[in-house]
Amino acid sequence: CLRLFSTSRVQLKSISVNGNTYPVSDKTNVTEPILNLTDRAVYLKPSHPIGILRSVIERKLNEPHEAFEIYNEFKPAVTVHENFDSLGFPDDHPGRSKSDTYYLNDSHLLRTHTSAHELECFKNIKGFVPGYEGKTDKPGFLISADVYRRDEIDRTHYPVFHQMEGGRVWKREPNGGHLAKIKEDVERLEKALADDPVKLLVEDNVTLEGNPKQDYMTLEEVDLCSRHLKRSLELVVLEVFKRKLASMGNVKGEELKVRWIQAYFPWTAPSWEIEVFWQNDWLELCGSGLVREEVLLNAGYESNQTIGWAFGLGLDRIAMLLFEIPDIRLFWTLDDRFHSQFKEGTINKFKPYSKYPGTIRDVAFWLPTDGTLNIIHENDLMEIVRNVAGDLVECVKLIDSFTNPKTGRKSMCYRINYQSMDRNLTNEEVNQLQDKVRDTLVKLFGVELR
Ligand code: FA5
Ligand code: MG
Repeated sequence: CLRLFSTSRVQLKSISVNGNTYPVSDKTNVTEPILNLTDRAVYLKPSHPIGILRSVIERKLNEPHEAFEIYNEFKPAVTVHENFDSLGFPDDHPGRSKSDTYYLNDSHLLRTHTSAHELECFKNIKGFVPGYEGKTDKPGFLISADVYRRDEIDRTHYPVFHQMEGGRVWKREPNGGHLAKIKEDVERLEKALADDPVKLLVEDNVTLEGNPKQDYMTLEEVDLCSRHLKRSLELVVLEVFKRKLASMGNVKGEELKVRWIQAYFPWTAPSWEIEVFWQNDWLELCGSGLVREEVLLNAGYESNQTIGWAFGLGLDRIAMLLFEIPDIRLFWTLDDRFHSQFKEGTINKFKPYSKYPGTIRDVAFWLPTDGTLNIIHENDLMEIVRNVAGDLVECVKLIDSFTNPKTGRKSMCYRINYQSMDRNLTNEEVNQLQDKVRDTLVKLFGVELR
């Protein structure tokens, strides 16, 4: 078993995250550069693009009723139970693997999504958990936070990004009183959409076939609850993108295309994703669905009493598009030439202050012949580069891979683009980084460099 990530902190017997200490184990794969981001909370800064976007959405969803309690202080270290088990992830779900997720140890990890806090927030709603007084009267919640995933490296992927989770529940009432309430709210949302000068063109061909409802819900409940979810999210999309259209000089007569597509999440049924058509491309914004009753029961709710929905919205890609930010790393820069350009409540176009040239280096190698390794998981290679070069790497791509037909040996070649957002890199500096990447590959994987 390879001991991949020997950063100084991981060699210690324990790791500290946000003031808490976690003993390390064989499962530990979190790295120093990643741990250093756990205190940043850029989404809380009122004049950071992610913070600006977060407030715009919070305000929209809470108008005019303040139906959503806002939680923005949850820390990124959570239990495996919170992130996966409580939501019904099967044991063999790929999201649980060490190649996709940063583990602190066997029991704790850096949350991979804001859904990790759903249970706690459902529980906090007063009047739903028998014998528990609860913490808020609001029947919904919004959770914004940084989330962590081991992933590839390029302009739109970073190991940390941001999500906003939303949840909303209704208690069943005898004689269908809850249906009348949901209906009234759906009509309010539909009116707000209809009254807006900017029109949403919505495509929705998803049926319950292959995306079935839960037995405990009636068809009418499913219909009303999904309409409430979908119209709420459409209103968010409209609010955000119409500001962008306005800033581009288009105000009236504009149309914006969105579509609903079938999705699958272990803790919702049925499930959907919403995408927006922007500059000739469909952009995935959000996963969502009607909350599975198991989750509500796990939160302590009584069976057959409650229906509700949840969504998880990615903030970074929307913010990149709205503010015209060309590289996702910029969200993490400390450079004042970035931060001075944004102010609370305003969506404006980012003016690149400079573009420093990148330096390309290839690394080619043979995998070991002794059969110990058939393939290097791409995320492991990405992690090595990230550990060595941090934010000085813009992009890593596999450009060649072949197997020698005679010897059966496999060769791979990766292209790395070293580029700083803030300054020029010297050749010497790049060579040093590249040498370190090469050395680490040999040390950890026993590859033969070419
Ligand atoms: C989830 O994370 C679910 N927790 C969403 C959810 C919540 C579903 C509640 C149902 C109920 P997913 O992995 O698809 O799903 O991510 C949700 C959104 O986060 C995506 O639609 C996308 O906007 C954003 N996102 C996902 N991966 C990345 C990434 N690597 N970089 C930037 N944004 C990402
Ligand atoms: Mg998705």
